[in-house]
Amino acid sequence: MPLELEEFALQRTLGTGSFGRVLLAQHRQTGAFYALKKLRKSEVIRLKQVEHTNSERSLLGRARGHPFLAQLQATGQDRAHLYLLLEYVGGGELFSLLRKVKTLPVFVAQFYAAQVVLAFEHLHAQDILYRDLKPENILLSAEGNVKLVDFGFAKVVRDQTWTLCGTPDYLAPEIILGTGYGRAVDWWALGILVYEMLAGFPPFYHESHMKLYDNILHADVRFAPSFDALARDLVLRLTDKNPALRLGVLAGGIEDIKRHPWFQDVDWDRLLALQVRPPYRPRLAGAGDCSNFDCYPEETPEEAAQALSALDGYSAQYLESLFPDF
Ligand code: ISQ
Repeated sequence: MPLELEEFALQRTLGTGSFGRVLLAQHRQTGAFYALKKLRKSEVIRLKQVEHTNSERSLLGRARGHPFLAQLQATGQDRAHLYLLLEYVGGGELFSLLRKVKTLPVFVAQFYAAQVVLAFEHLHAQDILYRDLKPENILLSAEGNVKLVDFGFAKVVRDQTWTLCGTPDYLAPEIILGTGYGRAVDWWALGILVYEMLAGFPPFYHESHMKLYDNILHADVRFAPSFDALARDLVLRLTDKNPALRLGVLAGGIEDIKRHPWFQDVDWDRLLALQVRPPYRPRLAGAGDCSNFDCYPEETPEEAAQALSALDGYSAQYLESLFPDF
């Protein structure tokens, strides 16, 4: 569905990234709220993300219908921007929740991790790697269910790929080594997520990226004595430095993860059918309440003008042809 921008009242910024921002938008006629992802073509081109951006659009199409993947409603473009209209997920980032409460109780971490497993199952079944799992990309719906957002790094990979992307703390060793990688990188990231939810910090954390990468490649994951024993076993298996030995890509595939003892209480079918009550219900005053999201400086008129002037010299036809599916 092509997006008619005039039909929406744009409210405040919910998040920013290297080539754009996400705005809360209200459909004037229906009153419904959406998250409008607005990308600057100039930055997408400058950062050589044209292909990634087109693939984000097409992969969001393939995420359609899955309860734990943020749904794409419409797309559009004007001379300077690309637009992705997404469902609004008002509960905020798991990241914000985690920083507020420091660590999550085991049953809460287990619930979020299990929903991520089901989201990955859906993506991997279509040969899609997500490649950017982190608490910032896990939003909570008003009910408290997981919604993965940001398919900017997702990719269809049947065999192996080589691109260095993702977030430093969550990068698998084989991505750093540049020796080619596959879906095992998503299971590695799940292991990092489980650790961070229970410990309050990621396992290889270091303020220096060089030292962080060295830790990812060489250091053992260390656990406080209080760390849940079954979760510890799962994390160790998901963070095997050898991707060929990592849980999730062994002979049992994803079933090895779903049948791991840490998930023994999870009823996977009921979870997917949204029949399991979420452990935590975000505070929301109404459908358009965005108080669960941090505030960001809004785009200034100068910045808006700059987004346009940065494209001086490009023909309208060329700029449109770069993004045929928007
Ligand atoms: C949906 N709802 C709120 C925030 C969002 C940020 C990015 C993508 C989708 C979103």
